Amino acid sequence: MSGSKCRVCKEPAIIDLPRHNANFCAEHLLQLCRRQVEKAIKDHDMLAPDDRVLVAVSGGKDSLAVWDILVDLGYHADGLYVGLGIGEYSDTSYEHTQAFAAERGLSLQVIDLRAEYGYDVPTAAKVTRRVPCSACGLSKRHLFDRAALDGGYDVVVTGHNLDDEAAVLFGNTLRWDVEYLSRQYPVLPARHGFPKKVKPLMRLTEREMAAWCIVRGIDYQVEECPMAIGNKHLAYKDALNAIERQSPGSKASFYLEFVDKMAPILADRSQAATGDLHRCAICGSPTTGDECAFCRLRERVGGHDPVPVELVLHGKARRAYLAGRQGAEG
Ligand code: Q46
Ligand code: ZN
Ligand code: ZN
Repeated sequence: MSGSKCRVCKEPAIIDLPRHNANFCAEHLLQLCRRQVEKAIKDHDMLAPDDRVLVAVSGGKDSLAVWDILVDLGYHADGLYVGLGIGEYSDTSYEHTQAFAAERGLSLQVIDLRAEYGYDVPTAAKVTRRVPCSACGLSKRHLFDRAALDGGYDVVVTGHNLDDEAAVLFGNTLRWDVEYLSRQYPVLPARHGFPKKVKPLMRLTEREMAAWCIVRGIDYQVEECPMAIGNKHLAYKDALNAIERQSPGSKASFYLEFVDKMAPILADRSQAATGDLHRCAICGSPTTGDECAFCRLRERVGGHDPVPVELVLHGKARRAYLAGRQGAEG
């Protein structure tokens, strides 16, 4: 960044953002991030000023940044962390989350899957013989929904950023998965006993969020979840980044124009897609069956001995994980 100047104040810049065709100093990078979040909130009616907000935090840059930004903008936002039992990754992600909340005096609720429900993500993956992200996503969704409703929160916030949403959109589009496309919107209204869910970072990239954390002194978990290595989501991100390098701004227009132009066309479909819901016989959550998917998972995998992370990884992901552990030990 040597020699380049901030677009706003002409002081030395710390970051170049080709999609804005400009460079920014630390102060004006923060201003840009705040404004993009405010615009997302306003355009999509995400939050009201006195809403009680529950932020789903993982210890990574995005969830800590969105929590920080919302508090900075004056929202009453508490955090919820779910301990997934994914080896050292979960241990360190918890430490980052806990330290962030403690340093700022923020309220953090912690749920540990193994301590409270008798299983963890690797064990669930092994027993169900499905990819770890399936049991993980299901468990997180259920626990965030429950915690929001039980705690009287108005809305659940997640840290999904522009790169995440564009990659999901890319995957859904490659398959023309109209069902998923119809649900890909940065706001899910409260309905049928589920809380409202919003994604205020929809207009900001991973790189901008990493820069926000660095400027704000947020010590986040840099390592990706070992279960994510080699998955399609990362491949889609790489593909979009290659396009973005050739043509800055295409990632943002791909996703944001979808939200503006295509999502309204698909909205009717998404409403029609919700089947008959009633209460889970065990936990009372809304479900289409007798028991919800979370309770069925818990009955099936709860109480099994813990399975080590490397036993549910294969190929490239397993090699990368074991190499990383050797590096950490040596
Ligand atoms: S779903 Fe999958 Fe993530 Fe869970 S198992 Fe890891 S990569 S943490 S957002
Ligand atoms: Zn500046
Ligand atoms: Zn249930």
